[in-house]
Amino acid sequence: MSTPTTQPEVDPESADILQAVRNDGYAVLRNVIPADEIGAVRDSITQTVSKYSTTPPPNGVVTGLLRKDLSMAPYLTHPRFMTMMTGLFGEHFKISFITGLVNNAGVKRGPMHADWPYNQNAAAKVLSPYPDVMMHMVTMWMLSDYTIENGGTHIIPGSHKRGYAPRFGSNYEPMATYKNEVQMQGKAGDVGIFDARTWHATAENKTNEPRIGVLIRYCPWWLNLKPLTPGSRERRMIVGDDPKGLTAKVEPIPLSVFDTLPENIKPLLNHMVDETC
Ligand SMILES: O=C(O)CCC(=O)C(=O)O
Repeated sequence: MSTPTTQPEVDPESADILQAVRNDGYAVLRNVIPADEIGAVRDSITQTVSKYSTTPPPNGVVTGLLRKDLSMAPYLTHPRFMTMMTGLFGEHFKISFITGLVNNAGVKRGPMHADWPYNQNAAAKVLSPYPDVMMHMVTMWMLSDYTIENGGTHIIPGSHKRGYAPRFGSNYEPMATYKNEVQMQGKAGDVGIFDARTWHATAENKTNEPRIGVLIRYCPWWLNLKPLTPGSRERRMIVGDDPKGLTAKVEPIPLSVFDTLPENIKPLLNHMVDETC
């Protein structure tokens, strides 16, 4: 009789990735979007970001990306990617943020930080020192190569274990260069993944070409995302008006758009549907 196990079985590649994410706080899953399909997705995201970006150039950012662009939809449930996420969070996980990102020539280095819900300036946060629990993963779907020159994200390996992160006014200076930092590098079609606690920073793009990607964050079913939803009662209660924009927002997906998504993605996005439009 076989021994019961509480862990799902994982293939060797996933096992390596899971170990790297647990130990180092980051890893790169190779060749997720097929090479012959990347050009079309990249063109679509580039156009969408240039049309709808909410930040001034040279940064291009579109939050709630699926409201505007569905070109990434077929890839979001790639079997190797899903195996990896299942290994991290179990069977029931969800997308918390989906953002188109174009870092054009001239983007400068940004502050070193941990992401929501660890950002201590946000009203909705996990208090520092935070517990050593994996509860939010950031994935960077690379649509162009990510290199040292064009601004592969700065990452500090192992920093996810610290329970705190740099912020202005703290003992850890966000604009400092840290001696053990590395840059996340990969080819178009790869997916970088890091724990939201891992200290990271936008890197300078020193080339004349944009660095193009889609940033998708994931969490287990139990992480409460309502404080991110504009207009929700819990956001009003916890975050209030937030005039300085300190707590991130994730715009819901209209039901009319959700209905057009591939069936196998819907479980990842059910919680994000705006049934009023
Ligand atoms: O653009 C990047 O490489 C990093 C983006 C980032 O730090 C963030 O969105 O939290």
